[in-house]
Amino acid sequence: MTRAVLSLGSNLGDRLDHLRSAVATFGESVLMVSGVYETPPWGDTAQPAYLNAVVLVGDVAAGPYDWLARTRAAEQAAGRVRDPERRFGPRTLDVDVIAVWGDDGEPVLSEDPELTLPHPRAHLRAFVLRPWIDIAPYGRLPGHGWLTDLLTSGPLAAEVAELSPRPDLTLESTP
Ligand code: PH2
Ligand code: MG
Ligand code: MG
Repeated sequence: MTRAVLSLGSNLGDRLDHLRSAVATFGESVLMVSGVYETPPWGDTAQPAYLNAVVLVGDVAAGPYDWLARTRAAEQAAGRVRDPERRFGPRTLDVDVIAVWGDDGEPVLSEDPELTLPHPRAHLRAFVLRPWIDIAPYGRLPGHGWLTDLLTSGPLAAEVAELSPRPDLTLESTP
């Protein structure tokens, strides 16, 4: 069994629909789903605002690279086109593997450039950490400590104020 925290983001097309499709792709592996946040673009500011969310997934049969493959499949299903000139540019759907925990509950560490774990920029991104707190109030980012500490001190404290919770939007499917 591995568990993984995935970050979902979209700023092109029907943003909510892209996030919902991503959740649907992970099907029964989805254990928890955060709220949806409207967030200013990070890293490359000349692009529309994003919708961001975080999900916790778990699967007895999935290892770290299975999660990576499943994120790529979700992105492709949303018609993601990569622009090599614009690393942090706009996208229909981005699904990033933020952290993975093994059977023993210990975080998986990896320096593979294809799948660096934990995600090398997660600690710099309020749009990842804030939704994550929704589903893990006592959560920690491996190697960086408590989510609450990361968000209330240092440079992210100001950024959090710029995220807008969107309680009118939900990723949970209504029966
Ligand atoms: N993803 C990026 C670049 N910038 N900004 C926000 N607000 N949300 C994102 O998901 C995002 C971003 C590339 O991964
Ligand atoms: Mg990303
Ligand atoms: Mg990505």
